Amino acid sequence: MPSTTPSSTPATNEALFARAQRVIPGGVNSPVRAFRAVGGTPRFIARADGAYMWDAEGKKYIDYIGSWGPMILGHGHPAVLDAVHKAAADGFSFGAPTEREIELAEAIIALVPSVEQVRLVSSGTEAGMSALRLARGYTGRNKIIKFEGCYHGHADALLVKAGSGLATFGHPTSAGVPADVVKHTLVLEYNNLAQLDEAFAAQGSEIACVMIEPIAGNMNFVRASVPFVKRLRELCTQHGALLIFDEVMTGFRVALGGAQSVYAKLIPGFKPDMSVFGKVIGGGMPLAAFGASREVMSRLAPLGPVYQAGTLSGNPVATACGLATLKEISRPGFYEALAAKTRSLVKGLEGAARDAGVPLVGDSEGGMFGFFFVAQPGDGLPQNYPSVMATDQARFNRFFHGMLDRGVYLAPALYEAGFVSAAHSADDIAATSRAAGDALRA
Ligand code: KE4
Repeated sequence: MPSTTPSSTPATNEALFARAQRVIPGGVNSPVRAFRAVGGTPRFIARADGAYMWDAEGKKYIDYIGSWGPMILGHGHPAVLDAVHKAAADGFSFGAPTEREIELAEAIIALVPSVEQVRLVSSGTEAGMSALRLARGYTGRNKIIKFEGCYHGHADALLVKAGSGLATFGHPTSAGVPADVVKHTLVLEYNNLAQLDEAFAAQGSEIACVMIEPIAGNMNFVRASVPFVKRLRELCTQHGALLIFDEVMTGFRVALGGAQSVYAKLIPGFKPDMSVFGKVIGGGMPLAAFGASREVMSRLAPLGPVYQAGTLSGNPVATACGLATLKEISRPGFYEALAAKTRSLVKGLEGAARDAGVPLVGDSEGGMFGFFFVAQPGDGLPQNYPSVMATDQARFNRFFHGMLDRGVYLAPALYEAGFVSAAHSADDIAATSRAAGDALRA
């Protein structure tokens, strides 16, 4: 058995990366962590606290990844830590129902009016995959619509890129996904109303569901336009397809009621038919969920014919972490303060870019933000995947490393969003703007 005792001198990120690549594909357990989009050596994180992370070499970073969304309170919130310690002491996993799963389901349902029942699972991928199967089982239809640039986890049917022309079915984005599996997946352009109308006109009676990220955090930060969401809702209702909001990233991150509560303020009475959650509801532990009306959810085993299961679903330690997190973010004023902080971060980045003569546009909602290096000052926010990918990737990558060198850890890819936590201070935000100015002038 190889020695597992750490050597006396702390290993460098480079040494750890070399060692990791010997035993883990690409040295990482999730591809984006390998820094292949931005180049360079990933930082091996040793510990985190509040708004900060420290890598294996002891370097401190202001953390704007927050584990890709879950750490909305910051790392190591005392109440969450205490809840996890207590739950762990009572047992890690039972494979039997617990009261805490009821409490978490009740908490989610109380915060999301469109959801009458939820099923807890262990990852966003599992939640998205299960939601898709349920939509197909409920409608008895096979076809689904997703949008270019949206990511819903790595279930086969969702690893699809746009077909050659409109209303043609997608092609796998991954090896190992048979064309047969994706032949029912139609990929349209985000925010493209004409394509939406055409697809439903041609095949509306065969579409089981439309799955969308209401604010696309896998294209950095792109909002679905209000007319687009309105039309989505109309067409799904008209043709009997389920509208699925993938809120794995936006749920409890952009607002306490998720992105759907933001759109409900702009489109009176708006509700999706099904919602997918993850990240924040687990508070950093493996926990996700999908929910809908009681009628739709009743099709799930053991009640109905749609099978779905999981050994660690509703895990007692993960549900304790999620519940403690939801309790803290439900406190009055939490999102107002978080949103104001995030807006000031984006304003700081825009100001630093303006002073450096670099065209940059940004946006934020709640504790989620994004920014783009556009072609010229005055260029608006990208509205779809092609326009996101037309922004200046080389400058983004230089900026990413300039900020990393200055102790600011941003998302290591142009197409990823950023996240602010309640633990980030005004000083952290100011320091980030200063670092941005230095990095852009370097
Ligand atoms: P997970 O299976 O990674 O828990 O969730 C998949 C998923 C589903 N839906 C949305 C909108 C998501 O953003 C995600 C996962 N997000 C990525 C970040 N873009 C996770 C980071 C990673 O892949 O390592």
